[in-house]
Formats: sequence, structure tokens, C-alpha cells
Amino acid sequence: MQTNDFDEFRERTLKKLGIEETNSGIFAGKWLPRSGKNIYTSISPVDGKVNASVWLADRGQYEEAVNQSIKAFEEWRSIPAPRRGEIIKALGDVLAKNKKDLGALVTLEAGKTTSEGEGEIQEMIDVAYFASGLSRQLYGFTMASERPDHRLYEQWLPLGPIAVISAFNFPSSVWSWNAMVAAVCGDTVVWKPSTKASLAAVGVMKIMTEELERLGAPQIFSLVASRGSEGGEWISNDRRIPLVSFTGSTATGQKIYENVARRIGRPILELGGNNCSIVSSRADMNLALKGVAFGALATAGQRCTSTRRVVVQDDIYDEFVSRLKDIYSKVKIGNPRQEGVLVGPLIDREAVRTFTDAVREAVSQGGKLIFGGEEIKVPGLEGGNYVRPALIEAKPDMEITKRETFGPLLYLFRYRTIEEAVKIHNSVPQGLSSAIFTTDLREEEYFLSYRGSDCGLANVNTSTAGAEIGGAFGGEKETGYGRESGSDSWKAYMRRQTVTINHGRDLPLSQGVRFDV
Ligand code: UN1
Repeated sequence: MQTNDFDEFRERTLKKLGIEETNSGIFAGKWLPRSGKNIYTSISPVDGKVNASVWLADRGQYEEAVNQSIKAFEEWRSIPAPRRGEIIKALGDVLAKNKKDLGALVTLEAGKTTSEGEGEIQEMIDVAYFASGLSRQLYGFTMASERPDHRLYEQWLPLGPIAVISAFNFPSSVWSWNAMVAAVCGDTVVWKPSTKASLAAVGVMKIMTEELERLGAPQIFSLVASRGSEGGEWISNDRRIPLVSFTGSTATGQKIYENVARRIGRPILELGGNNCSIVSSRADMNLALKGVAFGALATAGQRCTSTRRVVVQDDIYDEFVSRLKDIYSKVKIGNPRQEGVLVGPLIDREAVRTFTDAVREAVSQGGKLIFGGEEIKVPGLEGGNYVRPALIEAKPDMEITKRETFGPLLYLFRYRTIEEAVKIHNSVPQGLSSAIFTTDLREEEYFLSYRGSDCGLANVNTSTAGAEIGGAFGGEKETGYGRESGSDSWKAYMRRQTVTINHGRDLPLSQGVRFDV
């Protein structure tokens, strides 16, 4: 595909979604006019050209968005949860109708391949339908009271207007993991997208707000596109927002956490990952190769769940590495719209620099670069941010291997015993996703036992990346706190109330305490 085709694709996509040259990035029951001086220009990582601009919120507009969210909360929480679920189901339906166009917008702004861009929207649809089903299952337990004629149970109540601060790499789906579930719980949501993905957020919000309007439902979602540090500060210090769900770097997450903790708010934090796959000599090698390649290369290594380290058993190490190198040399890098391309661009120039710097640093720390690691120019897309994915033979004690580099950089280690493999696996400060490739039951069970993977997500014979929405998503250690999306993650978005009802004529006290007046 030529650049001209990409220009044409850009024009068509933006037009279909009603995106103009400059757009409001603030929705507070309605799209707010420009007032602050801040404007963000969305540059496509695919070709380095301008997609469109988004004007950003100033403090006053932030206030408007939060106030609107509080007002909408008062109405929304009084609607029965199953009815809220029907509305969320309709949002899933409208996302399904717009899947191609929204996926294309993700390609434009984040550089994802067509399949991954549409996959991201599918993730939103999945979680909307999941949340809709959940709306009839917000169960509380009933406990046996120790006192006669007493009933003891717990109920779950809406929490309030919550905030979601999302990252550029999943510009819309991570918002939906939080927003759809929070909405059936009766909450409203203030969304601060990554500045780098403000346009995708505008595209999604246009569709969401139009559908809510059509349904006559309250505008439960607000948008406050803003400069990262500014918006993050406003939200994390705002006592009116009981829960802040943040996805991004560990460094920023720490600041958000501190601010939220100072006011005893609730955090959900999805921070850095440094995910590892163990490949045993008893693995199905073809499957392991595919799993590791997908984990390391998909989204150009820009997922929290990307595979960044692989530990291979000694006796198959050479064969595995040589075959992986072969896959790397054949993988197509370039225009993410083009059929057969699996690796698109990095998000911006800074990401390219971080990647090439990390490769250099790894080598200076004793790593052996055996493939890639350099910036490349894709013909016709010279303004894009492309790199050749790197394979680096490393030692687990190299400091750089303990850090997350957000790009396609894979460290290779050797191991002899499963104990040694797990030790290397767990030797980093992060704890999001993990994988083992083996057909040996004992190794697999070791990996899944308390002695095994220390991560929030553990995979057997599949990649560290590509989690389904039905499971609870989140990590341990520096990766963060809490879970979102599936399973019982909904509980984080509600407040639990333990209820004791005395329906007798006496006042028996718990623990047998006597207090006769
Ligand atoms: C992220 O990178 O922030 O598991 C989320 C995955 C995707 C989500 C990643 N479903 O790779």
C-alpha cells in the first residue's frame, strides 16, 4: 500500500466517525467548546502525519465534567441494575456496528494492525455483554447470625462517579473494562485518556454518548482529555471520586497511588509488566515458538502483557533460539493496514529512542544482540516509527532485564531445572503475566503452585499476552493493585454494606456481651 492509500484511509475513517480537523476532548453531558490554550495534535505513528487535533480540558471544564458525572450518578444509581444492564448491552451492540471504523481509528492513532485494532473493539463488545449479564448477578451473601431473631447479610451499593485514566496502547478497551462494569454497578465514569490517544477516546465517546442520548439514558460517561500530569493530578486529588483506576507506567502509578491514598480513596493500578515465558525441553516446540513470538511482537511489544523475557531449557536452547530468529527474520514489519504485516510502528519518536537506547544499554551490560534492535524506514511511510524487533541473549542479573522497555525487545536466558527457571522468572519487581510451555504435568503444576509464578496471570501453553475479558485482569508486586474486567472484579466498583436486622423484641448482643439498662 502506498502512502496515498494511507492518506485516503485516514480521511475516510475520520469522516465516517464524524471527526473534524479539531475536536473537543471534553464531554460533560455535552461537548464543551474550546476554552483553555492546550491542544493536542494526534500524529499517526504509521506515517508521521497529522490525523486531527483535540482541544484539552482546563480546570474549569474538568469541574464541569465531574459535576455532570455527580448529577448523572444521582439518576443512574436509581435505575434498577438489570435495566442498566440492558443499556450497557445496547452500547455493546452499537460498538459491534462500528467495530471496523473504531478499529481503524485505533490503527490510525496507535498504529495497531487491522486485526488487533478490531480486536480491541471486540474486547469492548465482550466486556459490555459480560457486564450486561452481570447486572443480574451483583450478589451479596447472607450469613447465619449468632443472635436469635437476627438477619445478617451484605448488599452492594453503587460507589459514585469513578475515574479511569487509560494508556495509549489500549486506548479504548481498558477504559471499557472499567467503564462497562462500573456502569452496571450504578457508577458514572470520568475518563482521562492518555494524551497520546485522545482522538480514539473522542471517537469512542461520540458513539457512546449518541447511543445513550438515543436511549434516553443519562450521560453516564464524561471525557476529560488533558495533559497527562495535569489530568492525573486533578483526578487523583479529587475527594469526590472514590475510585481511580489507572493504567500506565509504574512511575506515574506511584504518584497517582500516593495522591489517592492520602485522601483514603480506592485505587486500581495496572502498571508495568516484565512478563516471562518458560520453555521446557518437553514443550511442543512449534506451539512455544508461536506463543513467544506473538507475546513479544504483537502490538510491537507495547502491551503490558508483552513477553519481554524467555527462559529456555538448556538442551533445546540452541534450536529454539535459531528457530525464533528465523521467525523474526521473516516477520513483516510496516504498514499495519497491509495484509500479512504483523508488526506495526511504535507510538512516537520517543518510544523509538527508548527502544534503541535500551538495546545499547543491554549490550553494554553484557547482553549479546543476536537480531534486530535498530530503527528502520518503511518505504512510503518514512515519517513512521518503525524498529526491527530485538533478540538479546542475556544474563538474569543484568539490571536492564529487571525493567520494562515498552517495545519489541526480548531477553533470552538458559535454565537447567524448573526450580532455576522459576527463580529467574520471579526475579523482577513486576508481576503481571507469565507463561510456561511444557507437556509435563509436574512442571506445569510446579509453575502453578505457591512455589511457581508470582504473577496475577499465569498461562500454560499459551502466550503471556492476549488475556480474555472473562478473567480478572491485574498483577502483583510493582505491577499494581486490584483487578478489573471479569470474574468478581465488579466488587471494586461498589461499596459493600454489611446489614444486621433485629426482628425480635429483645436486644441480644454479639459475643455474649451483657449490657442491661
Ligand atoms: C494492556 O496492555 O494494558 O491481555 C492490556 C492482553 C490484552 C490487554 C492488554 N487483552 O494482552
